[in-house]
Amino acid sequence: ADLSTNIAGVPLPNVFFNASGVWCQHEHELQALLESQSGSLITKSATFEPREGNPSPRYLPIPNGSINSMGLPNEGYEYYLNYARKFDYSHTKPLFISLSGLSLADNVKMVEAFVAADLPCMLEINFSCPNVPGKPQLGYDIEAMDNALATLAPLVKKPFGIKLPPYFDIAHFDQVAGVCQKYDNLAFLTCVNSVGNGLAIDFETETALIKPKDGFGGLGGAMILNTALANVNAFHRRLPGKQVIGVGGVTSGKEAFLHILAGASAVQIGTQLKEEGPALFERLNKELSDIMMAKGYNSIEDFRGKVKTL
Ligand code: RRO
Repeated sequence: ADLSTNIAGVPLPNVFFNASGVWCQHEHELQALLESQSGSLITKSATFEPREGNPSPRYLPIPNGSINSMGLPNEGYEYYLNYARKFDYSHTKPLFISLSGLSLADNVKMVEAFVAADLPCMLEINFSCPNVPGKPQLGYDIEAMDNALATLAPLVKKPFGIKLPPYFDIAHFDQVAGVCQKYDNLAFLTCVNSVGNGLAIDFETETALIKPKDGFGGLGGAMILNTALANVNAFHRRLPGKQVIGVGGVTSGKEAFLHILAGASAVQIGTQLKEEGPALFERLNKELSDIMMAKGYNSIEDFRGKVKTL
């Protein structure tokens, strides 16, 4: 089957790529993604200055998923700008760059630097890091998010995307969609970031599993699939002129198929990529292709967004 797609008109040879944060902090990891069967790649969320992140342990697999409080470790935006300058855009897969400024002023400075470089990479601005002590997720302050978009969207000029946290209330889906609708060049929403501030405790030692924030961290993996599908579908329904990139709970072709049924135009993988490594992409391509052939679908658009309701 044909697994190709496009985001903001840019073609991807298949729907799959990494969720920002996984396998993408350093050039050697990005190179492994480039050499994998992924359909694209995205860099670790960048801040203005390099960051060490939170103390370890700060990521652990847990039953049915993972917990992390990485705290935005990254090489600083100039590293990723340099990577984007050197990137071979004749490659079949496009490059996405994730930006996660600690303030709107930092996001402005980083966006201005990327715009000045005039590169054919796409920006995904992260409004949903749950793990920096003292910095609430922008995605949960809808007025602040509107204000940030009002500043950033005209600066970016070309199509861009935002990474959203999961929402859990219909009123919030309506409010966030209303804000997104105001910005024409906001082309895609990546749904969802980790389910923030879960707590994993070891039964035997009666101890929190990760060190930062008294053990609180973002949940990912299979346990968040249904929250992710709801967010993908809620924004797909509300924003027909925009695209949704689905992320959350994909461990096989089956969950990717469900994300696309919910409306996703591409599918990112976090926890399962962290656990399995980039060979994952070859498996996912085969599994999704087999599902499509068994169901008689030849292309992604044959079933995208076509979930049935009762
Ligand atoms: O680095 C992190 O702790 C992190 C980020 Br920026 C994010 O957006 N989502 C997440 O689960 N972890």
